[in-house]
Amino acid sequence: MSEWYLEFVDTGYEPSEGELVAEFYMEPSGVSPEEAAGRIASESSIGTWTTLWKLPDKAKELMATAYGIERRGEGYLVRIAYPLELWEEGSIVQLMSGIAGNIFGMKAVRSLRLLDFEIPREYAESFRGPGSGARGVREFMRVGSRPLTATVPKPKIGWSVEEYAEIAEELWMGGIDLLKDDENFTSPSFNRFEKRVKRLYRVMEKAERETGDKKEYLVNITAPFEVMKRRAELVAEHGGRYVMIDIVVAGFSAVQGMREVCGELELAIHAHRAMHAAFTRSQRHGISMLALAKFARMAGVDQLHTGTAIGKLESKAEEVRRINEALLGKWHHFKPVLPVSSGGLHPGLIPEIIRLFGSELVIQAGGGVMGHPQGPRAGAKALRDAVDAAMEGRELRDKAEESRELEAALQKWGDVRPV
Ligand code: RUB
Ligand code: CA
Repeated sequence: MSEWYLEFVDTGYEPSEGELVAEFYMEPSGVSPEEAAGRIASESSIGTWTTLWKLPDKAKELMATAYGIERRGEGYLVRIAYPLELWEEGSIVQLMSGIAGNIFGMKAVRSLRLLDFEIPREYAESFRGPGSGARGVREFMRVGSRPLTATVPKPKIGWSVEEYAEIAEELWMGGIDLLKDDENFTSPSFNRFEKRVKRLYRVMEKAERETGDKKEYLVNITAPFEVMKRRAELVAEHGGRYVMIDIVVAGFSAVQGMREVCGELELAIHAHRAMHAAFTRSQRHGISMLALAKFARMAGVDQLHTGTAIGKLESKAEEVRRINEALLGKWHHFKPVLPVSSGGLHPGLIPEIIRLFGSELVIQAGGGVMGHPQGPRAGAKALRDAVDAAMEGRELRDKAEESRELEAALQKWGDVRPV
């Protein structure tokens, strides 16, 4: 026989505490569920498509074990336990090349989705996790229990440095905590990173002096690694406390590298997840957002976009809740990561967001601030007033009686859920 897949299956297996366990959804194609499970375990650990002339002595100890195969919808759930020795300490990319690697393309599965994974303590200790985490961010932002507010000057790209600076000042003065660059706004020819940084932190300090509040700038440093590093250094030189990275497009090698750099520079990392939906959106194939969020927490981001359920981008409330819990709950020594609710939000949706996900959040509204009929400062104020109303347990309509900005926002958007 040329196949040994079933040697990777032990249906009643009980993993030990020292093993790494991954949970998958799979739809076998032309093979039994057991064989498909064995093939996944094989390809993601030590195996190949055929038996081999010889195995190293170590091989037996490194084989993964598929178990707990259960019918689920049109496919099956399967769990796979991996011996700790398979994994290199402190390397998320190596972990991904196993549990999220070749297996997605195997002909023996029509579809395959990494749903979740759990790591043993010893392995977890080889990752630093967040430097500031949710609590650290709240401390340096001097914000107690309410959600932090953030906004992106829209259109997402197109402003000159001067225009951007003027808008930023309006937004900060209107009550926004965090000004955020958008995911594709890095350093175009008409708005160079260096020039923007120089200008923006001066404006930020002015807004801090005038409002007496802490303000920050989630400046998008995403670029090839060496460039990112220089950009982070420049941010630190100007007294910034945060950088933003598009973590999926940058890749986890870069994210882990930047976690080291940012640790030295005392910068928090705001993680944007642009591109995630290419592999998280299908319920049958790819990698779940939950798994991506766990990779991000291990790598050490301090806040991460997790969805809104009611905004412009696809996500289910139950799923977002689970992801937020995975970011905020106890998990090894990792500090909690602050979830970011963003994408199609506006003041009229804030009470619902807080009702759904609580207040341990960053709430970001770009269009929902920049589209305010009275301009960015009024938009920022309306968002902040909506957050305050929700925290005070007051109806937005009631609060709008003392906030003309909120009133105008509600008039424009009501509680519409954008599509
Ligand atoms: C928000 C925006 C962000 C999305 C990304 O702009 O463009 O990039 O939040 O999505 P706006 P997600 O507030 O105008 O919709 O947060 O789901 O990753
Ligand atoms: Ca965006």
